[in-house]
Amino acid sequence: MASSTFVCIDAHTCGNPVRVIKHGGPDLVGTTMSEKRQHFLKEFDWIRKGLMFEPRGHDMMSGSIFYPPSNPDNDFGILFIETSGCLPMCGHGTIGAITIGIEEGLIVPKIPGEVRMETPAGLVKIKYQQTGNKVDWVQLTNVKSYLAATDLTIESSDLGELTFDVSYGGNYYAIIDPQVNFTGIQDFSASKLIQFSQELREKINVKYSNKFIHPEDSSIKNVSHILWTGTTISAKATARNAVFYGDKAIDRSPCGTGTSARMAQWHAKGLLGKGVDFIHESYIGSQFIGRVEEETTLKGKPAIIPSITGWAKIYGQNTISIDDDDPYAYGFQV
Ligand code: PYC
Repeated sequence: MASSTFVCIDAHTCGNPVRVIKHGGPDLVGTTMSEKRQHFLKEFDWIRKGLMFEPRGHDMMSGSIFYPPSNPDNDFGILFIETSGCLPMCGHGTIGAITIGIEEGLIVPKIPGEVRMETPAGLVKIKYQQTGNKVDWVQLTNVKSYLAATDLTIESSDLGELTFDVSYGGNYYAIIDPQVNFTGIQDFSASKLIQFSQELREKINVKYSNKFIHPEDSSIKNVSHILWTGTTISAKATARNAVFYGDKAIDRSPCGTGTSARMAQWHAKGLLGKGVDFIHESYIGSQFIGRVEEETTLKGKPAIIPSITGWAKIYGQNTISIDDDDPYAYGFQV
């Protein structure tokens, strides 16, 4: 019987889980985090399944593993592991990982208060504020984000024909705004949104197959997330979302890559200017502050460089074993 032990630190970012694997992550081959991600998916995906799925995880579980940087100017590299696979970039995961990394001494940045982090989607620059041993907030400046397509249509068996845009913020998002068939996410429970999203994501990736491929990294492709929008809870919030990811998750945080995609969409449509706060509210009402930091291009297409600010709290130290003799060693989903 083989047994592997993983020393983890558990936290949540604005309500959504983050599990950092402190010890037990595998050595990976590759010069970039994108190549290391491919190596992990090929040979070590059992670790992700064992630590993310039930009984050791749950539908929303999300985590990361730290690696030495490829470029010595940077502080570290990160691999995101989720129920859905290994995302190229994860905003709530970044805010949680930085909070854990700094508070637990796993990251010692070259410049205190600033971190340069290599992700599979590219370099992410981070600022954070610390009081004593606690990290108060984390601000990440994300990869280039852009509106990829507008006014596409798809048939939902529950809601009828829906019009949506697709926008990239580190992952590709189908953004579904209120329209004739629904007035917003406030109409639906999280489980209903999951049910609609499961069908829609599959249909979108069939109908628009090969349409969404990152112009600089072809391993990043297809719509992986659905971002539904609706009426804000707080009068101070700019917008509210419910982001579907994995197979059965609605993000409890406002979703960092989703907020980036949403800001790219609004900016491209003239609804959001550079430097203006975009207060994004999650399904449970927690908030991130987004901002368009720079207007730029990505392979000739208009794009933005967004920032996202949020907070995370550590709640547990968790030593987890995966034993071959456990019938559920590699998790299950119901
Ligand atoms: O915050 O980018 C994010 C994210 C992706 C999936 C869940 N959260």
